[in-house]
Amino acid sequence: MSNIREIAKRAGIGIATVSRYLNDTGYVSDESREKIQKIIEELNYTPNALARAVFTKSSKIIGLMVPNISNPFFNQLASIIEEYAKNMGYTIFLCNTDDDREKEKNYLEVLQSHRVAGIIASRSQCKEEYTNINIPVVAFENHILDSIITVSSDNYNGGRIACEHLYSKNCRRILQIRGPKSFEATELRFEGFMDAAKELGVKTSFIEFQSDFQVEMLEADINSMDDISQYDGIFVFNDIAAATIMRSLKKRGVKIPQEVKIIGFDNSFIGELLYPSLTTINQPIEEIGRTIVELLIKQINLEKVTVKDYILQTKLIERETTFSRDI
Ligand code: XLF
Repeated sequence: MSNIREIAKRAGIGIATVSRYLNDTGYVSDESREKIQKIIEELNYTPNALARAVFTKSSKIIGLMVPNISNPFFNQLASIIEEYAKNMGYTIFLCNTDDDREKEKNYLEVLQSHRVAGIIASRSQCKEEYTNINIPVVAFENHILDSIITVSSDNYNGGRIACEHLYSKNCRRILQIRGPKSFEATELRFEGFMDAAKELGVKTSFIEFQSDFQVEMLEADINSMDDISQYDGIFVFNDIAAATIMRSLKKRGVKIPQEVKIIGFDNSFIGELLYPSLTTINQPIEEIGRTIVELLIKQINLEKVTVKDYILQTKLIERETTFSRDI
Protein backbone atom coordinates (compact mmCIF):
# COMPACT_ATOMS: atom_id res chain seq x y z
CA MET A 1 0.00 0.00 0.00
CA SER A 2 1.28 3.48 -0.84
CA ASN A 3 2.47 5.80 1.91
CA ILE A 4 4.40 8.99 2.54
CA ARG A 5 7.66 7.27 1.56
CA GLU A 6 6.22 6.40 -1.83
CA ILE A 7 5.02 9.95 -2.44
CA ALA A 8 8.43 11.33 -1.51
CA LYS A 9 10.15 8.82 -3.80
CA ARG A 10 7.87 9.48 -6.76
CA ALA A 11 8.13 13.26 -6.34
CA GLY A 12 11.90 13.10 -5.85
CA ILE A 13 11.54 15.08 -2.62
CA GLY A 14 12.56 14.33 0.98
CA ILE A 15 10.11 12.64 3.39
CA ALA A 16 10.38 15.57 5.81
CA THR A 17 9.19 17.97 3.10
CA VAL A 18 6.21 15.77 2.24
CA SER A 19 5.38 15.49 5.92
CA ARG A 20 5.56 19.30 6.33
CA TYR A 21 3.21 19.68 3.37
CA LEU A 22 0.70 17.08 4.63
CA ASN A 23 0.69 18.41 8.18
CA ASP A 24 1.01 22.04 7.19
CA THR A 25 3.84 22.50 9.67
CA GLY A 26 6.47 24.47 7.75
CA TYR A 27 7.78 25.92 4.53
CA VAL A 28 7.41 23.94 1.27
CA SER A 29 8.28 25.57 -2.05
CA ASP A 30 5.55 26.02 -4.66
CA GLU A 31 7.32 23.65 -7.01
CA SER A 32 7.43 20.88 -4.38
CA ARG A 33 3.82 21.52 -3.42
CA GLU A 34 2.74 21.04 -7.02
CA LYS A 35 4.72 17.82 -7.38
CA ILE A 36 3.36 16.34 -4.12
CA GLN A 37 -0.21 17.27 -4.95
CA LYS A 38 0.07 15.67 -8.38
CA ILE A 39 1.32 12.37 -6.91
CA ILE A 40 -1.42 12.40 -4.26
CA GLU A 41 -4.01 12.75 -6.98
CA GLU A 42 -2.43 9.98 -9.04
CA LEU A 43 -2.50 7.68 -6.01
CA ASN A 44 -6.04 8.77 -5.19
CA TYR A 45 -5.23 9.42 -1.54
CA THR A 46 -6.45 12.19 0.72
CA PRO A 47 -3.68 14.16 2.45
CA ASN A 48 -5.24 13.72 5.88
CA ALA A 49 -5.25 9.97 5.66
CA LEU A 50 -1.67 10.01 4.48
CA ALA A 51 -0.61 12.31 7.27
CA ARG A 52 -2.18 10.05 9.85
CA ALA A 53 -0.65 6.98 8.28
CA VAL A 54 2.80 8.41 8.97
CA PHE A 55 2.14 7.86 12.63
CA THR A 56 -0.21 4.88 12.65
CA LYS A 57 0.49 2.32 9.97
CA SER A 58 -2.77 0.50 10.77
CA SER A 59 -5.53 1.86 12.98
CA LYS A 60 -7.38 -0.26 15.54
CA ILE A 61 -10.73 0.87 14.17
CA ILE A 62 -13.37 -1.24 12.43
CA GLY A 63 -15.92 0.51 10.21
CA LEU A 64 -19.40 -0.94 10.78
CA MET A 65 -21.98 -0.10 8.12
CA VAL A 66 -25.54 -0.76 9.28
CA PRO A 67 -28.43 -0.33 6.85
CA ASN A 68 -31.00 0.99 9.30
CA ILE A 69 -30.06 1.95 12.83
CA SER A 70 -33.70 2.36 13.91
CA ASN A 71 -34.39 -1.35 13.35
CA PRO A 72 -34.01 -3.16 16.74
CA PHE A 73 -32.29 -6.12 15.07
CA PHE A 74 -29.47 -3.87 13.90
CA ASN A 75 -29.25 -2.13 17.32
CA GLN A 76 -28.65 -5.55 18.84
CA LEU A 77 -26.23 -6.69 16.16
CA ALA A 78 -24.22 -3.46 16.44
CA SER A 79 -23.85 -3.77 20.19
CA ILE A 80 -22.80 -7.44 19.95
CA ILE A 81 -20.22 -6.57 17.28
CA GLU A 82 -18.98 -3.67 19.38
CA GLU A 83 -18.52 -5.93 22.41
CA TYR A 84 -16.58 -8.62 20.53
CA ALA A 85 -14.47 -6.02 18.73
CA LYS A 86 -13.69 -4.28 22.02
CA ASN A 87 -12.55 -7.58 23.54
CA MET A 88 -10.15 -7.98 20.62
CA GLY A 89 -8.77 -4.45 21.09
CA TYR A 90 -10.75 -2.67 18.35
CA THR A 91 -13.10 0.32 18.38
CA ILE A 92 -16.17 0.60 16.15
CA PHE A 93 -16.80 3.49 13.74
CA LEU A 94 -20.57 3.31 13.15
CA CYS A 95 -22.01 4.32 9.75
CA ASN A 96 -25.78 4.30 9.14
CA THR A 97 -26.33 3.87 5.39
CA ASP A 98 -30.16 3.89 5.29
CA ASP A 99 -29.85 1.31 2.47
CA ASP A 100 -28.75 4.24 0.33
CA ARG A 101 -26.02 3.54 -2.23
CA GLU A 102 -24.70 7.11 -2.23
CA LYS A 103 -24.45 7.21 1.56
CA GLU A 104 -22.66 3.88 1.59
CA LYS A 105 -20.26 5.05 -1.12
CA ASN A 106 -19.43 8.19 0.87
CA TYR A 107 -18.90 6.23 4.07
CA LEU A 108 -16.60 3.90 2.20
CA GLU A 109 -14.42 6.87 1.28
CA VAL A 110 -14.48 8.22 4.82
CA LEU A 111 -13.50 4.83 6.26
CA GLN A 112 -10.64 4.51 3.80
CA SER A 113 -9.39 7.99 4.53
CA HIS A 114 -9.39 7.13 8.25
CA ARG A 115 -7.37 4.03 7.40
CA VAL A 116 -9.67 1.69 9.32
CA ALA A 117 -8.28 -1.82 9.83
CA GLY A 118 -11.40 -3.52 8.43
CA ILE A 119 -14.97 -2.96 7.28
CA ILE A 120 -18.22 -4.78 8.07
CA ALA A 121 -20.74 -4.10 5.31
CA SER A 122 -24.30 -5.03 6.30
CA ARG A 123 -26.89 -5.38 3.55
CA SER A 124 -24.62 -3.51 1.14
CA GLN A 125 -26.17 -1.72 -1.82
CA CYS A 126 -22.78 -1.27 -3.57
CA LYS A 127 -20.60 -3.71 -5.53
CA GLU A 128 -17.95 -2.23 -7.83
CA GLU A 129 -17.19 0.45 -5.20
CA TYR A 130 -15.48 -2.32 -3.20
CA THR A 131 -13.31 -3.52 -6.09
CA ASN A 132 -10.21 -1.48 -5.34
CA ILE A 133 -10.41 -1.48 -1.60
CA ASN A 134 -7.23 -2.57 0.08
CA ILE A 135 -8.87 -3.19 3.46
CA PRO A 136 -10.35 -6.52 4.68
CA VAL A 137 -14.16 -6.59 4.38
CA VAL A 138 -16.81 -9.00 5.72
CA ALA A 139 -20.34 -8.73 4.36
CA PHE A 140 -23.55 -9.46 6.24
CA GLU A 141 -26.43 -10.73 4.05
CA ASN A 142 -26.00 -9.04 0.65
CA HIS A 143 -23.08 -10.49 -1.34
CA ILE A 144 -20.63 -7.90 -2.64
CA LEU A 145 -17.80 -9.56 -4.58
CA ASP A 146 -16.59 -13.17 -4.91
CA SER A 147 -13.49 -12.23 -2.93
CA ILE A 148 -15.50 -10.95 0.05
CA ILE A 149 -16.73 -13.35 2.75
CA THR A 150 -20.48 -13.22 3.47
CA VAL A 151 -22.19 -14.16 6.74
CA SER A 152 -25.95 -14.64 6.96
CA SER A 153 -28.67 -16.69 8.66
CA ASP A 154 -30.24 -19.60 6.85
CA ASN A 155 -32.97 -17.38 5.50
CA TYR A 156 -34.34 -19.88 2.98
CA ASN A 157 -34.90 -22.52 5.63
CA GLY A 158 -36.31 -19.89 8.00
CA GLY A 159 -38.95 -19.08 5.37
CA ARG A 160 -39.82 -22.77 5.07
CA ILE A 161 -40.14 -23.16 8.85
CA ALA A 162 -42.46 -20.11 9.00
CA CYS A 163 -44.78 -21.63 6.38
CA GLU A 164 -44.80 -25.08 8.00
CA HIS A 165 -45.62 -23.53 11.37
CA LEU A 166 -48.60 -21.53 10.07
CA TYR A 167 -49.79 -24.67 8.27
CA SER A 168 -49.53 -26.71 11.47
CA LYS A 169 -51.76 -24.07 13.08
CA ASN A 170 -54.42 -24.70 10.40
CA CYS A 171 -53.80 -21.54 8.42
CA ARG A 172 -54.86 -22.18 4.83
CA ARG A 173 -55.18 -18.68 3.35
CA ILE A 174 -51.88 -17.01 3.99
CA LEU A 175 -50.62 -13.53 3.23
CA GLN A 176 -46.89 -13.02 2.93
CA ILE A 177 -45.44 -9.55 3.45
CA ARG A 178 -42.31 -9.53 1.40
CA GLY A 179 -39.31 -7.21 1.87
CA PRO A 180 -37.73 -4.96 -0.76
CA LYS A 181 -36.16 -6.85 -3.69
CA SER A 182 -32.69 -5.45 -2.95
CA PHE A 183 -32.54 -7.41 0.35
CA GLU A 184 -31.05 -10.82 -0.44
CA ALA A 185 -32.04 -12.19 2.96
CA THR A 186 -35.74 -11.44 2.66
CA GLU A 187 -35.85 -12.67 -0.93
CA LEU A 188 -34.55 -16.04 0.32
CA ARG A 189 -37.16 -16.05 3.11
CA PHE A 190 -39.80 -15.43 0.47
CA GLU A 191 -38.52 -18.28 -1.74
CA GLY A 192 -38.34 -20.73 1.16
CA PHE A 193 -41.88 -19.83 2.21
CA MET A 194 -43.25 -20.15 -1.33
CA ASP A 195 -41.55 -23.53 -1.91
CA ALA A 196 -42.98 -24.94 1.33
CA ALA A 197 -46.43 -23.47 0.54
CA LYS A 198 -46.37 -25.18 -2.86
CA GLU A 199 -45.42 -28.53 -1.34
CA LEU A 200 -48.16 -28.24 1.30
CA GLY A 201 -50.74 -27.00 -1.21
CA VAL A 202 -51.45 -23.76 0.71
CA LYS A 203 -52.85 -20.75 -1.10
CA THR A 204 -50.49 -17.80 -0.58
CA SER A 205 -50.75 -14.18 -1.69
CA PHE A 206 -48.06 -11.61 -1.12
CA ILE A 207 -47.41 -7.92 -1.10
CA GLU A 208 -44.08 -6.17 -1.14
CA PHE A 209 -42.89 -3.50 1.31
CA GLN A 210 -40.49 -0.77 0.23
CA SER A 211 -38.35 -0.59 3.37
CA ASP A 212 -37.83 -2.54 6.57
CA PHE A 213 -38.50 0.28 8.96
CA GLN A 214 -39.38 3.83 8.12
CA VAL A 215 -42.67 4.30 9.99
CA GLU A 216 -44.30 6.54 7.40
CA MET A 217 -43.45 4.21 4.53
CA LEU A 218 -44.68 1.13 6.36
CA GLU A 219 -47.90 2.88 7.32
CA ALA A 220 -48.46 3.86 3.70
CA ASP A 221 -47.85 0.27 2.57
CA ILE A 222 -50.25 -1.07 5.17
CA ASN A 223 -52.96 1.43 4.28
CA SER A 224 -52.73 0.37 0.64
CA MET A 225 -53.37 -3.29 1.54
CA ASP A 226 -56.63 -4.88 0.52
CA ASP A 227 -59.04 -6.51 2.95
CA ILE A 228 -56.84 -8.43 5.38
CA SER A 229 -59.78 -10.25 6.97
CA GLN A 230 -59.72 -12.80 4.13
CA TYR A 231 -56.44 -14.24 5.54
CA ASP A 232 -56.01 -16.55 8.52
CA GLY A 233 -52.20 -16.34 8.65
CA ILE A 234 -49.58 -13.66 7.88
CA PHE A 235 -45.83 -14.12 7.52
CA VAL A 236 -43.97 -10.81 7.80
CA PHE A 237 -40.37 -10.57 6.58
CA ASN A 238 -39.02 -9.11 9.86
CA ASP A 239 -40.11 -8.36 13.42
CA ILE A 240 -40.30 -4.60 13.20
CA ALA A 241 -42.56 -4.76 10.14
CA ALA A 242 -44.63 -7.43 11.97
CA ALA A 243 -45.07 -5.02 14.92
CA THR A 244 -46.39 -2.35 12.56
CA ILE A 245 -48.79 -4.83 10.94
CA MET A 246 -50.07 -5.93 14.36
CA ARG A 247 -50.76 -2.34 15.32
CA SER A 248 -52.68 -1.75 12.13
CA LEU A 249 -54.72 -4.96 12.53
CA LYS A 250 -55.59 -4.09 16.11
CA LYS A 251 -56.75 -0.63 15.02
CA ARG A 252 -59.07 -2.36 12.54
CA GLY A 253 -60.44 -4.56 15.35
CA VAL A 254 -58.93 -7.82 14.03
CA LYS A 255 -58.23 -10.35 16.81
CA ILE A 256 -54.75 -11.91 16.97
CA PRO A 257 -54.36 -14.94 17.10
CA GLN A 258 -58.09 -15.89 17.12
CA GLU A 259 -58.84 -14.45 13.65
CA VAL A 260 -55.40 -14.22 12.16
CA LYS A 261 -52.06 -15.73 13.21
CA ILE A 262 -48.83 -13.82 12.69
CA ILE A 263 -45.20 -14.84 12.43
CA GLY A 264 -42.22 -12.52 12.06
CA PHE A 265 -38.50 -13.04 11.50
CA ASP A 266 -35.43 -12.06 13.61
CA ASN A 267 -36.30 -12.77 17.25
CA SER A 268 -35.23 -9.24 18.10
CA PHE A 269 -36.08 -7.95 21.58
CA ILE A 270 -39.34 -6.23 20.55
CA GLY A 271 -41.09 -9.59 19.91
CA GLU A 272 -41.45 -10.36 23.59
CA LEU A 273 -42.57 -6.81 24.42
CA LEU A 274 -45.52 -6.87 22.01
CA TYR A 275 -49.01 -7.91 23.04
CA PRO A 276 -49.71 -10.60 22.03
CA SER A 277 -46.05 -11.62 22.03
CA LEU A 278 -44.70 -12.36 18.56
CA THR A 279 -43.95 -15.82 17.18
CA THR A 280 -40.84 -15.48 15.05
CA ILE A 281 -37.87 -17.16 13.39
CA ASN A 282 -34.68 -16.79 15.39
CA GLN A 283 -31.59 -15.37 13.70
CA PRO A 284 -28.61 -16.45 15.85
CA ILE A 285 -27.59 -12.85 16.40
CA GLU A 286 -24.85 -13.50 18.97
CA GLU A 287 -23.23 -16.10 16.69
CA ILE A 288 -23.61 -13.78 13.68
CA GLY A 289 -21.82 -10.93 15.49
CA ARG A 290 -19.05 -13.19 16.80
CA THR A 291 -18.49 -14.88 13.42
CA ILE A 292 -18.29 -11.55 11.59
CA VAL A 293 -15.74 -10.08 14.02
CA GLU A 294 -13.62 -13.24 14.10
CA LEU A 295 -13.51 -13.52 10.32
CA LEU A 296 -12.61 -9.87 9.93
CA ILE A 297 -9.83 -9.94 12.51
CA LYS A 298 -8.38 -13.12 10.99
CA GLN A 299 -8.10 -11.27 7.70
CA ILE A 300 -6.65 -8.18 9.37
CA ASN A 301 -4.00 -10.47 10.87
CA LEU A 302 -3.36 -11.94 7.41
CA GLU A 303 -4.59 -15.41 8.42
CA LYS A 304 -6.01 -17.50 5.62
CA VAL A 305 -9.81 -17.78 5.55
CA THR A 306 -11.12 -20.17 2.93
CA VAL A 307 -14.91 -20.54 3.31
CA LYS A 308 -16.64 -17.71 1.50
CA ASP A 309 -20.24 -18.16 2.69
CA TYR A 310 -21.13 -18.67 6.34
CA ILE A 311 -24.79 -19.65 6.76
CA LEU A 312 -25.99 -19.89 10.35
CA GLN A 313 -28.97 -21.92 11.52
CA THR A 314 -32.44 -20.45 12.08
CA LYS A 315 -35.19 -21.88 14.31
CA LEU A 316 -38.80 -21.27 15.37
CA ILE A 317 -39.64 -19.31 18.54
CA GLU A 318 -43.29 -19.90 19.26
CA ARG A 319 -45.19 -17.21 21.15
CA GLU A 320 -48.77 -15.94 21.49
CA THR A 321 -49.44 -14.62 17.96
CA THR A 322 -49.75 -18.19 16.71
CA PHE A 323 -51.34 -19.85 19.76
CA SER A 324 -54.27 -22.13 18.91
CA ARG A 325 -56.08 -21.30 22.13
CA ASP A 326 -57.32 -17.88 23.27
CA ILE A 327 -54.85 -15.71 25.11
O1 XLF B 1 -32.15 -7.64 5.97
C1 XLF B 1 -33.02 -8.38 6.75
C2 XLF B 1 -34.38 -7.69 6.76
O2 XLF B 1 -34.58 -7.22 8.04
C3 XLF B 1 -32.57 -8.38 8.21
O3 XLF B 1 -32.02 -9.61 8.61
C4 XLF B 1 -33.83 -8.04 8.94
O4 XLF B 1 -34.59 -9.22 9.20
C5 XLF B 1 -33.57 -7.33 10.23
O5 XLF B 1 -34.76 -6.89 10.80
